[in-house]
Amino acid sequence: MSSTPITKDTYLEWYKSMLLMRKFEEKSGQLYGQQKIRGFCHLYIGQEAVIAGTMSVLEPEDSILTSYRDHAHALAKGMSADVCMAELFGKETGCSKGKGGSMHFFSKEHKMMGGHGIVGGQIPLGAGIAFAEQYQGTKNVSVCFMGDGAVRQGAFHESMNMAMLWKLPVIFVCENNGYAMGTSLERTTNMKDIYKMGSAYDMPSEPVDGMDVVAVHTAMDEAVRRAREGEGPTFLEVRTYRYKGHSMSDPAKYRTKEELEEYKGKDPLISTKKAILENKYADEEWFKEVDQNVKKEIAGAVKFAEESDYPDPSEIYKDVYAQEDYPFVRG
Ligand SMILES: Cc1ncc(C[n+]2csc(CCOP(=O)(O)OP(=O)(O)O)c2C)c(N)n1
Ligand SMILES: [Mg+2]
Repeated sequence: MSSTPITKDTYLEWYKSMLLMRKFEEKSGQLYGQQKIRGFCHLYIGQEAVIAGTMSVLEPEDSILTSYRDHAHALAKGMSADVCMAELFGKETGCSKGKGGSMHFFSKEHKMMGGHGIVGGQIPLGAGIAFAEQYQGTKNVSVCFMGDGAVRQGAFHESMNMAMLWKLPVIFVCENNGYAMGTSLERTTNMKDIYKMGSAYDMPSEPVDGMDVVAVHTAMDEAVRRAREGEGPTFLEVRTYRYKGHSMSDPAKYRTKEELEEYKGKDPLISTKKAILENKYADEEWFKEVDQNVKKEIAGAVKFAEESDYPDPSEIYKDVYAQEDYPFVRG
């Protein structure tokens, strides 16, 4: 039984938020080609239903963490397209003051706890945030996303063990898109059902269709309920697909066109639009309006980023360590 009902508004919000993510990233890819965005840049296009189906269950006080493929998570958590685009441009108005770039989006205010470049680095942090919430007696949960490559890290297992031991309010979400850079899951493991790894810790675990936003919402709803009620963590293996290469320099030659087309046939934006029209939740006019609003929002974000300044060189050591007087910081 779903405790967070799926209503007309849920569908409309899903569509609007997924369109914003998709268009933001398409624009980012284009700007990267023009060298306006430099450095690392990993696109999430194709995986949008995972974060959209999560956000329809969470409260603003809940935390999320993810890997370097973090643009959509930040937007979904309510960070503005302006501060996200400015961060991609390396400008001082960016969400990490222009010093984090694509892989390190962060906002304490929105409880978006990063953007982590080290594969699996966010997993112990996700458990740690859940520990802090439990210690302080809140009902907040921590949702920790990771890739299929990250479950091969020791830190994953250590975090799973402690989270289960202490019944922490954390939901571990493996976004299994089938590849870690150019290496397919089949080439890295004998055990392809990643969700079964939870059974080593007796943790409730299940596979979820990540191209289906309703399926993600439903699984997440139960996991969040369990966490809030003190029943402990859940591990979800959400099966999804990235349409683009690993990063901007990856032509993705390790997979077939047919495989890509198969997933594009399950595109969450198309299926959500279809459901909205079939249920008469909105008409074509509404879609046109949403499309125009998203385009405007992104054009505004690009203008904001272009017109912002780069951080002053004197800022280089600032915010790098929690303590400003950390011994390595020599003003
Ligand atoms: C500890 C560590 N080892 C290696 C790398 C290099 N690296 C960057 S991304 C990546 C693949 C991770 O794949 P996955 O976890 O499936 O996430 P996806 O990119 O598919 O979202 C690797 C090996 C790294 N950043 N950190
Ligand atoms: Mg992967």
